[in-house]
Amino acid sequence: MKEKFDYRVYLVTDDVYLQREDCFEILEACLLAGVTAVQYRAKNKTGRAMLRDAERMRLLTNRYQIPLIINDRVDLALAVDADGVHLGQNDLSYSVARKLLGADKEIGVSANTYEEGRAAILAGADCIGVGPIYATSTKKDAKQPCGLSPIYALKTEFPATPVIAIGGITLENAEPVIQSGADGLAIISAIWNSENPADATNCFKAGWLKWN
Ligand code: 3NM
Repeated sequence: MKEKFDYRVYLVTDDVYLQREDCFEILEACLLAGVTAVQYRAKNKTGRAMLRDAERMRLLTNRYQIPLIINDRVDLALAVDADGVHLGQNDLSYSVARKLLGADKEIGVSANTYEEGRAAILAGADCIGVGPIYATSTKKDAKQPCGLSPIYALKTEFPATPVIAIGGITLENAEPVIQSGADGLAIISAIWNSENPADATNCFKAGWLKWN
């Protein structure tokens, strides 16, 4: 049986925050504060620089026994023995990624609509990232916000498949996302850009107890 990951507080990286000198210290503080999964996502770095980052993240996430997922790059996931990949609609297809990664790795797929999510689940995806839920300025080419309805619809039809919400999620607007049935919150700016990323992590974690 494949392991079920806890995606409640899923910290995703972005080039802006990866440039910070204290990026790995922040990551470690967040891991200590209770981040439940980490996604390495970089769009403007060389392959070599990504490999260095991902190796460091693998060491850190292993230390805290937290899953590491790599955005888009199946090669990098294999190189650092990550727990899986997350694929966008324009990345490698699920079936090709599965062939390359083997049966045991986690493969998540992004969806902006119920139909995209459904197609990905039927193709075999282990989990679905639905977004952007709210408007976001972090991802420049993000689609129109889809709101919560794809989450309700996917969880009704596929209750066993984890659905992770992404895009514009903050401590102020996370409650209805959790109540919509989402299994996880994937977060960039509301943690990385907060004055105290560890405190923000703690508050999201507490939100799952308060709002669920
Ligand atoms: N993917 P923030 S939205 C990386 O809709 C990403 O698939 C999205 O950043 C999608 O938490 C997004 O700062 C950006 O809004 C999330």
